[in-house]
Amino acid sequence: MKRRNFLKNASLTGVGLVVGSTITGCAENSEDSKIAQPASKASLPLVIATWDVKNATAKAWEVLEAGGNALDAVEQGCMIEEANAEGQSVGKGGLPDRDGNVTLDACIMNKHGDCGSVVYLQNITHAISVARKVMEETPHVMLAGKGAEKYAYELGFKKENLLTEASKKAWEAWKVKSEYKPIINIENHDTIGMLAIDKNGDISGACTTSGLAYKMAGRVGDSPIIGSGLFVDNEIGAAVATGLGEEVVKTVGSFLVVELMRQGKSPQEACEEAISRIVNKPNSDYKNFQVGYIAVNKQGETGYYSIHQYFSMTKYQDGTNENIQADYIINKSK
Ligand code: SD4
Repeated sequence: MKRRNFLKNASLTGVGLVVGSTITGCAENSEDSKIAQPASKASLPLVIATWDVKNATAKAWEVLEAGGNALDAVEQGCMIEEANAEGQSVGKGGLPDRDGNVTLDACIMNKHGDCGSVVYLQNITHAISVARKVMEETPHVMLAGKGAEKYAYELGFKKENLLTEASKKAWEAWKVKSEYKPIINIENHDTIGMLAIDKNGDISGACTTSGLAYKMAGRVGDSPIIGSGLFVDNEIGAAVATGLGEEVVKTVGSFLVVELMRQGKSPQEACEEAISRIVNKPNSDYKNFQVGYIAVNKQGETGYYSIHQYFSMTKYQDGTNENIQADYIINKSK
């Protein structure tokens, strides 16, 4: 499968920034759907996801159509990509770090604002399901590394070798020069971020990735960081990010998108504003990296936007599963 350019010349200076971040604001709201309002503008249910992941959105749609909730839909949708050994940036088959280890980051968030995440998880395909268990079964929000892996085994998850022959070969070829120059965009199956609204109008989201190929051992990106890689506010909407995680973390991107929607922006306007925050930072190196956001609001309106061309969103709504190319800021600034 051909790799498109992804995250060109990504700087190493941001690597490791996020480890130890404390995420707050995940308080439980036990009153089901109290804050949920009926969506008036769009037909429900609906699911959107980063990149061209129609198999994943189809799975989520199946759950939603059958009357399932948004949380089950996003988990099961993401699992499709995690199990796909051909996708080199999610779950099994993910490209390894520079030492040859595949390490996964994932998080999930429900309609109550509860969240769970795993960081630097190894040997377990379905990181998103472990993240869900962290949310539902532990008093914690994040589990990392060996502790997360041990917890997964306790739950009955199977130990698996996630490094496929194809990814091993790619890593061995990379080692010849060992240049850390991941380039913008990626093969057909990328980090998957998924947001869904179920028939009740409740929103959940999930995000799962093997992170940047050939990253430093121990590097964690935005994808398991609530507020950066993903944020869900069932009163307002939700957003999820893909691209150079360091830049998303520095701007707390997904939380920013949701807060902008809270202030009255449409999902599209909010995604555009969050991208322009990155691009307009002093000394931003945006020409050399990609970031993309997708968002949905409580009314079921969606938005998607990126720095560079070739970011796309897959949307399943009204029985139609389609992949849509996103507009991008470089285009507008020409
Ligand atoms: C990361 N945001 O680890 C992820 C990578 C990604 O598509 O989104 N790849 O920084």
